[in-house]
Amino acid sequence: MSAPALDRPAAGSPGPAVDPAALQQQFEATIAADHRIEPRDWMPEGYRKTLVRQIAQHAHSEIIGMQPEGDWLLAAPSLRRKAVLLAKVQDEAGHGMYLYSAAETLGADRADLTDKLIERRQKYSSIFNYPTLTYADVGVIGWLVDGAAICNQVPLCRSSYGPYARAMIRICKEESFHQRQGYELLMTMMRGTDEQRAMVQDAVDRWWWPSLMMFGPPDDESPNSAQSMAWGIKRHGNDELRQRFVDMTVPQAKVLGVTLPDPDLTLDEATGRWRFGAIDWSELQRVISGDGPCNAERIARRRAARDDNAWVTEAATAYAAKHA
Ligand code: BYC
Repeated sequence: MSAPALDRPAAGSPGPAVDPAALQQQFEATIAADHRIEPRDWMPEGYRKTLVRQIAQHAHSEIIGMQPEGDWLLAAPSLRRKAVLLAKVQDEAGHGMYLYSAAETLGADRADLTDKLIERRQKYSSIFNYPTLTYADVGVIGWLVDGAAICNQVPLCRSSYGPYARAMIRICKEESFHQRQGYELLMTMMRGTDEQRAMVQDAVDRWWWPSLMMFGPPDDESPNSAQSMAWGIKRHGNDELRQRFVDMTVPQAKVLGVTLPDPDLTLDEATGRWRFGAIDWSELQRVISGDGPCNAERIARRRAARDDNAWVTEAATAYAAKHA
């Protein structure tokens, strides 16, 4: 449900003066009642900026996330696998577009956001700075990376900002197919040869810890979490969502027949939750700050896509102007 419309003058008309304290109060009442903030509602500048930051990072992650899997499109082992992977990579493009549209409702400009990504003034998920070395990586990205994305993003369907929450509903539906296709691919490989099973295990060994890092730093080192949760943008802390992911994934690993690369994984009988070993947070910092295995390559490719295809934007803009 959206916030009740504010009694405001039409654009351009002087209208009655609006009391800033009343606007703030109405915003807070909307959040407290767990109603949605919509684009035309008044919102504090910090709320708007936080949303643009998070939604833009999320959109960039979807677009950059097309690269590691897209690398395998020409080398897919069968027509069926190629069709599945093509559909998945196209879905990621669609997710990026919904999210850039949501950011535009906050006054952001899509081309400007892309420039900020390329100039490294905005981030994208650390996970997409790791290479995809074998076809098993495609399955593991579906299982672990999309699985982590689902844990993180399902609560965002209840985010306090309407356009973001609504975009997340469709994204999460598609992500759950992505996760299943990854798991099905890995199951097929695990029923194959020793060499295929070894490929799957090797991919799990390489992607497990980076997947846990996707959820962000621990809560006590997360500068944005407390305020984002108070505003209802995020619904849970980074640690809770990471824990949910581990609890969901450990039994799936057992069914699959792979070993998660963490000797400290133990079931806490009292809580039913899986305790896991220490995460190397220096690795996350390194990757976020640009020094991961593929950061330079990912950004160079995004830059080339923008520059090489600028003529398409120019032609489309000229065509639209001609027919305006
Ligand atoms: N990688 O205060 P914190 C996908 C940054 S798409 C890079 O906890 P926040 C998929 C963080 O931005 C995956 N940066 O921040 C796509 C902040 O920096 P700034 C993307 C990270 O925002 C295709 C600083 O560290 N998902 O799954 O409260 C195919 C401090 O962190 C990371 C989303 O974007 C990281 N891992 O919480 C398959 C979901 N972690 O901006 C799959 C929406 C932290 O202050 N985003 N940082 O300079 C979120 O839920 C939240 O933004 C986060 C971080 C949980 C990621």
